[in-house]
Amino acid sequence: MLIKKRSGIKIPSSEITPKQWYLSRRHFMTGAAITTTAGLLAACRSGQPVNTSGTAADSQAAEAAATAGVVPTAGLMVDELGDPVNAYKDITTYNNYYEFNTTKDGPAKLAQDFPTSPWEVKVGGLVKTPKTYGLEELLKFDQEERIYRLRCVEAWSMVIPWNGFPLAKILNEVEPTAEANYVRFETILDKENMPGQRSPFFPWPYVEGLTIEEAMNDLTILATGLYGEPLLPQNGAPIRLVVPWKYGFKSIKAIVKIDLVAEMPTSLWMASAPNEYGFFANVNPEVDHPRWSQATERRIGELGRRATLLFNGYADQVSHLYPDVAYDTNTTAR
Ligand SMILES: Nc1nc2c(c(=O)[nH]1)N[C@H]1C(S)=C(S)[C@@H](COP(=O)(O)O)O[C@H]1N2
Ligand SMILES: [Mo]
Repeated sequence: MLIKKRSGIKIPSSEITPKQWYLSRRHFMTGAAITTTAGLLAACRSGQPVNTSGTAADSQAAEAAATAGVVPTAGLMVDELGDPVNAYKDITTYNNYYEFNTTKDGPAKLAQDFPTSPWEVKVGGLVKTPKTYGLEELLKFDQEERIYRLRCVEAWSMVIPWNGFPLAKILNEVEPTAEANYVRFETILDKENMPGQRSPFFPWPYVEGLTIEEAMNDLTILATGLYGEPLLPQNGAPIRLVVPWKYGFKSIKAIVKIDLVAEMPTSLWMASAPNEYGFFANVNPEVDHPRWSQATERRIGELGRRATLLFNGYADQVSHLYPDVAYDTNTTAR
């Protein structure tokens, strides 16, 4: 079955999210009339221009599909640029998670039994009040929905409806000291359950970092779910970072440690391939990877390629963080 989109692009039924997800999603969207869902979700994004132009067409598609007995969640939810979210299946079966293996479909299979509970995130370093959060405490922060583009440095992308909360909420609780300039994140080290960590080719555990200003930006979230469901292990359960204006590798999964530090942290990718991956790694179509162009990308589920946007389309919210663009958007080490 084919659903006609307002753009004229046809979405095959394989791209349509199963009804069960649609139903569970409705559950947490209490009060939102289904016909205005797209507009409301776009409006939820703080500081975002609201684009509701997709709403009418999307609800038409929804009606057409409902008549046919299929609910096109993928057509209902759009990002603020009007592009539909990816199918739940794409988001949960096309992954990068080197702790499991280096294929795209491997993590979904190999991470199935990865234990994500109990879980603690230890927040410390240069802070006034270090704190260890149990997962239950992290889930007590208001869980917002954020529809973000995820642009992998490998030049593919998706639109993902995350659930989570701004990292700033935690940082404000622990109170960074004046000496704290950066935030360093660490993934769990669990060789027993993460077969990829037995590989000597990477300096495990996975580490990432942000400047404190980047970490405090409202776009930066800790995600605990997607599509209104708890994260699956392959997406970084139980808690992962999402920094949508940077290449996907900055969005570190399965976080157990967050430290405020004075010096720029060395990420796993900076340590493994310093001539290819730098600290900032802001999405920039004009700075090519040493081995391929970053000018265009393949949106998973679409044919053809689309132009890559500076800061992945979030320039309005983040370009002020980088007054010296030529220097800071470079993906390579400085
Ligand atoms: N711990 C850890 N985090 C990680 C990765 C990884 O291999 N290990 N891969 C990164 C990369 S390259 C991308 S593109 C995104 C992919 O997130 P997704 O699988 O949820 O789409 O996760 C990032 N976070
Ligand atoms: Mo990536």
